[in-house]
Amino acid sequence: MTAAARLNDRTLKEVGGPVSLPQFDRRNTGIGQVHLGVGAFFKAHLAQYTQAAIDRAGGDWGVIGASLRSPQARDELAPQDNLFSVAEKDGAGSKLTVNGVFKSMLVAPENPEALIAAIADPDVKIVTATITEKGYCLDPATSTLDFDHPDIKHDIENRKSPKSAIGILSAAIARRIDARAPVTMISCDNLSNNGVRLKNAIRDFLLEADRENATVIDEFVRFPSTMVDRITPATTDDDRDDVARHIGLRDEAAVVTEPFTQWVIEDDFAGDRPKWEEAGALLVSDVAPFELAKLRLLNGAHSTLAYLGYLAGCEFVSDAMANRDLARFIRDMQRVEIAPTVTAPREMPLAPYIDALEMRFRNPALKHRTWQIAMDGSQKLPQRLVDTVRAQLERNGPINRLTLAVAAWTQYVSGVDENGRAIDVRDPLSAQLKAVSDEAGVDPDTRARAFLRQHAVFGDDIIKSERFCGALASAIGHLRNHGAASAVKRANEEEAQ
Ligand code: CS2
Repeated sequence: MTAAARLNDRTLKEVGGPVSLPQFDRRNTGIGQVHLGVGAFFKAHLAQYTQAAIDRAGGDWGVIGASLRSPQARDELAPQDNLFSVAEKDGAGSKLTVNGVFKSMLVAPENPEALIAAIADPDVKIVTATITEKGYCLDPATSTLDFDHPDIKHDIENRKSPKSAIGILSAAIARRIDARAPVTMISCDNLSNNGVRLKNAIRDFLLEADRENATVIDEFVRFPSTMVDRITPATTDDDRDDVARHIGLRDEAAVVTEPFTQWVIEDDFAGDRPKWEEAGALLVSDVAPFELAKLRLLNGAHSTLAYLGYLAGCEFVSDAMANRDLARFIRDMQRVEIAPTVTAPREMPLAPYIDALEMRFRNPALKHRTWQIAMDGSQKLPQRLVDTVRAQLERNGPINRLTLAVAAWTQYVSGVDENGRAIDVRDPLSAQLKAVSDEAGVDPDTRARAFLRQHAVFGDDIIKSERFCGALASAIGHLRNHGAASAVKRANEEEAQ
């Protein structure tokens, strides 16, 4: 069923059903925030916090949304006066909100200057970013800017028309320093110490391109770290049809997410900010323990479900969780192998957190593809799985399940599944990883060592652990000989003894 009329300012009053609408005066609310990376996650998470903050506490916190690559988000939102709906769904039903925080949309490649000018505007106090792990263009081992990255090379040469988020933010910071206008820039990506990483990338860029301004960034820019959490799969056509049924209008920009949401922000701002705490955000002096717990327990388990689940033939995370062996494997991995490497924040005790994760992963209303989570593994593995292995090796703790997850990743990036079918591997290092796999051949020990030499993913320390090399070789062998489903079952049985 498709509703004919489109969601926009004019049709908003026709929205049917129990749908929450923006309570603030959109027209007379000024712009205070620019966001880079308008994907489903931003709409379901930060945009909802900002809307609730304006609804409850007011303020000129309208948002300019910016896409760094494709015009899709702008094109979907333009006919809708930048309105979109957020459907929170679980097995019990759905709750809908229409979000109106966007004031306008920019597409960086069409006009980089417009975006730099928007960020440089002194009325803008907050810049947020969800540009994915690879968007920071950092060398993962050293956390310094990768000057060999093609976008960074381009941006150093073409300072007025940058392509990368780092080049764009650096250009805008230079203008803000000239205007003596402080700003807060918040990385909302799943990286540990994300604020420090964003700052390092910008500082390195400016040291190369604009040394004078590099030395004064600390006076003008704050980079709080954050932990963000809300599982938000890519929107499907079925999702859009379902939202249309609920609100009685067509919404091409709708997103579907889970009821759960969490945002922990380091309380370190250069100036004013939306009252996000009114919307449930937690402002703390140290985000690190929250980040670590979430990256390792949620994202580590997610990537494990993605690789083992994909190889075992599960299209969605909820399918993978319906496999009893895999569900048990994940739970034991979280309790036995991950939790001991994490110090629980007082506000986030681990046992209930792990229980809640199980329910969240089982959410039957979310069609979250294992393939989507498997993407960009080279950028995700270090903070999701490899750091946990490292921590366990240091304390001589259990690593078998984590190792099987890493082995599944090596199989996945070989580009061929258990039935000989091609896998569409999306990863900035996909060509390199495929070559590693092809060259290593089938011998498990050779394969394990060849992958462990991939510095970007494993650093240079882990290969020195004979224990891990042996465990990885054995896991690669099991996977190859028995397949993912049996390897999981066998790991459960072995560990139970
Ligand atoms: C997922 C995350 O796609 C992925 O890699 O693990 O996007 C995950 O859904 C979010 O971090 C949940 O907060």
